[in-house]
Amino acid sequence: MLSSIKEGKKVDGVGLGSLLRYEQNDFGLKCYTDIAIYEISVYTDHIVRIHIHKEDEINTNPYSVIVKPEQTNFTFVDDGDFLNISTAALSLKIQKCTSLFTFLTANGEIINEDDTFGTSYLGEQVTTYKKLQEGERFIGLGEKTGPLDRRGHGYTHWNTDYFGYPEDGDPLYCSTPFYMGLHHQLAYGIFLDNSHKSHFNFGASNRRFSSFSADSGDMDYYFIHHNYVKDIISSYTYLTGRMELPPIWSMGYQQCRYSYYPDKEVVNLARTFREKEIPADVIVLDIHYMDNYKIFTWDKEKFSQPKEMLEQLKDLGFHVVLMCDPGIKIEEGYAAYEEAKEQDLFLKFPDGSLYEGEVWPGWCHFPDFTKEETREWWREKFKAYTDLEVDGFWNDMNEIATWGQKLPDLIKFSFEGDETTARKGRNVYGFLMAKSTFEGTKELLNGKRPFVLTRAGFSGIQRYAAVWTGDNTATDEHMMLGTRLVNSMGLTGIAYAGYDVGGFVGNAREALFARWIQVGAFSPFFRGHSNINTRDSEPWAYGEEVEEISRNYINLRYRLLPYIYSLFFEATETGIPLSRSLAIDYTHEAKVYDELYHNQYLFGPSILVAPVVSTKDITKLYLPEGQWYNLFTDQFYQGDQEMLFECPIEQLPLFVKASAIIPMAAEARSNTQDLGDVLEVHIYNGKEANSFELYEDDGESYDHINGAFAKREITYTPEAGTITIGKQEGDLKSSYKTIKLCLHGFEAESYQVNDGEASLHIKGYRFIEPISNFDPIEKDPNAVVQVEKLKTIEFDNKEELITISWTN
Ligand code: NBV
Repeated sequence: MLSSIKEGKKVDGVGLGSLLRYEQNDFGLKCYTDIAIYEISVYTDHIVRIHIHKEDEINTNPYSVIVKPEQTNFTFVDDGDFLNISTAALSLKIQKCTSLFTFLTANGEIINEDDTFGTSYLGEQVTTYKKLQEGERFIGLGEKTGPLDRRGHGYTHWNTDYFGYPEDGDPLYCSTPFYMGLHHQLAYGIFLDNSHKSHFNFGASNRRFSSFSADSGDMDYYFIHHNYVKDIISSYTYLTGRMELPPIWSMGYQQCRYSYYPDKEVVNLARTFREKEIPADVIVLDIHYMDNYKIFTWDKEKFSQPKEMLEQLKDLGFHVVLMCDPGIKIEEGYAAYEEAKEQDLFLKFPDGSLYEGEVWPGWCHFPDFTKEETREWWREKFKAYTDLEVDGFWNDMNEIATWGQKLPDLIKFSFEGDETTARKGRNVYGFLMAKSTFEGTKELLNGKRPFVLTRAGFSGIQRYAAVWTGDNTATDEHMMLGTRLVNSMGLTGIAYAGYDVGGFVGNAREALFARWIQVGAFSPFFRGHSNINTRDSEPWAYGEEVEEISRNYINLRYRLLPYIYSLFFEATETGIPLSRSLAIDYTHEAKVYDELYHNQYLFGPSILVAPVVSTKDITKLYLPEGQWYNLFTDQFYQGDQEMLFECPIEQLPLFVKASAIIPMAAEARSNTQDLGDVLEVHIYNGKEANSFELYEDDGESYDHINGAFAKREITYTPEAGTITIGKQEGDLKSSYKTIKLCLHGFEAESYQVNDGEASLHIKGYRFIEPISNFDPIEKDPNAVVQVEKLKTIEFDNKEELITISWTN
């Protein structure tokens, strides 16, 4: 025990005290002050960990960070008053008396510096205070309501079931204590790796500091610096992991409600999609498929023949996602209950009695997922489902939600043998439930990829599951908030996220559903869902006009799957999300943060989405710097302008960035199993060179890890006047036989393919309508149909490099 604490000296709010001595090691320093110990570890040139703890009292989170520090070249200088650690990308200057940290760029600009309070304890709570920089903005923090720029606001991380949360409700279901600060053309990220309840203050109720605190445990944070937000996200996901490639079917449209039953209705629902020619891949079964809500069972009446039903759905081209809640009904003879009790896998009170909470099935016990034995048991239990070929699983109520919503803090969690309480365990419960659901089903599915969706999670959840935003309400405000939540989760490593299209609580009006399905088609996770006792909410339940709009946007989603699947692949490699807040690419443009425009985002690198409320058919939007095309008409716009834009109910404002490369399926079919053999490659004339990595594989297995994929770099070089479709990498035979090159805004009269000496040849040269010139309701006979040049190229040699060139 350190002297001052031993002597009972008061340490509240006074920082860490002065440096007494330090030791150097391979990765940094271990420093002793009269109040605490701080360890500095250089993880990479761009990532430094600061771990502050009391002597002999290490209290860390074992679950989120999956890497150890890399051997990185750094210099260390002790210059008397300061210790200095410098990597190629940043420097950390540590004041010895009293302990304060300043991060600087390699050029000596201050990126982030401690306020004079530094890191201070208030009882058990530990807080780090940072000086607010002039003009500093704050983004990220995951599933948090509020504006894109979080300056002036404060938030808490404490996984909470929040039915029908208000527009500024906090905390919600999933905690990811990672944010980014932006100022003076600089950017940094801070990840507070502590699973206790935590608090973030970005200059709320004060104008002096931003701060982050944990109610207990260590001050353990990672500081990340890159020049670009994208690279900061990549470093954060380097630390906390990235998702594995999900099955392609999960990227199609998913239809859910609480609940579809009985089995006949479920099959009818699937048939209706096919009859109405609305593409869809998934039917989700909510709690009513179970016998008395008991996990791993089927209701004997409503779903008497699950195997038969699942086969029928499979024949119709549907996958099924099943609800899996953590509460295990206390019932003699119920296998899950008996086994887990017998094997001592449930959460307990400190006196050893089992914790009981009331949920759907009645009084329940809850598996302690912080224990490997429990996770192992849970993993194996899914055999009951995978034997029936179910490959989609939905983890709900895992905050943990119980009637009364006051999970007692004193419940004990095993924490891999390092026993603790709900104060530390609660925030990682959902994460570990999803981890074990994913790992178990992956093992059981024999080489097929599972899909797991979760409501609660913690940093790193992206490794195991997609996350949706819980019980939103059927209002315009919630629709707009949903896009911000998904974008914010994207900034925080969760690339696969979505919201309930149509709103869960309450009844959507026709126009609201129409607007929601439009924007939902541009969300990574795309699912319609609604509460029990609300109106029907399938794409056809809102009348013919909305049905047609829904069909069109779902079709567009399916046509975009070559683009979307490639983006998912990119996210697995870099952590960059599909829904990209404009703060990623236009970090220092003030307009991006204007609350008029902060719901806008880029879907992938090239498609700008400007969500519109249902009450408007003209909207104000902002086109960031650069040049843009209207996706529907090809109309050209100069960027860096605010404008009023007409958007009748059938049109979501969608713009394509100049120089964009967008691969699309030539037509939408009934599901993702078959995207056809014609690939359209849309190129939008622009000044900048650009490239896009087109990625294909079988969409369902892990064979791509052993080379069964087809990857091609498509490159557009306007200066040289060329487009190249690069040589294929990977052993998979591409499913495309023909490429249609669709040139938007190009003027050249003649084009050569492979300098004319092609084994490939141009089949046709004709004009077609722009990609999405669908007028969902009625075609306007007077509309000027924009034209584009189209080439069709035989694409039968997978090795071939294709070059299309023209004279400028
Ligand atoms: O399982 C029922 C619902 C589900 O439909 C919803 O999506 C979850 O967020 N679940 C919550 C339980 C409580 C609903 C009031």
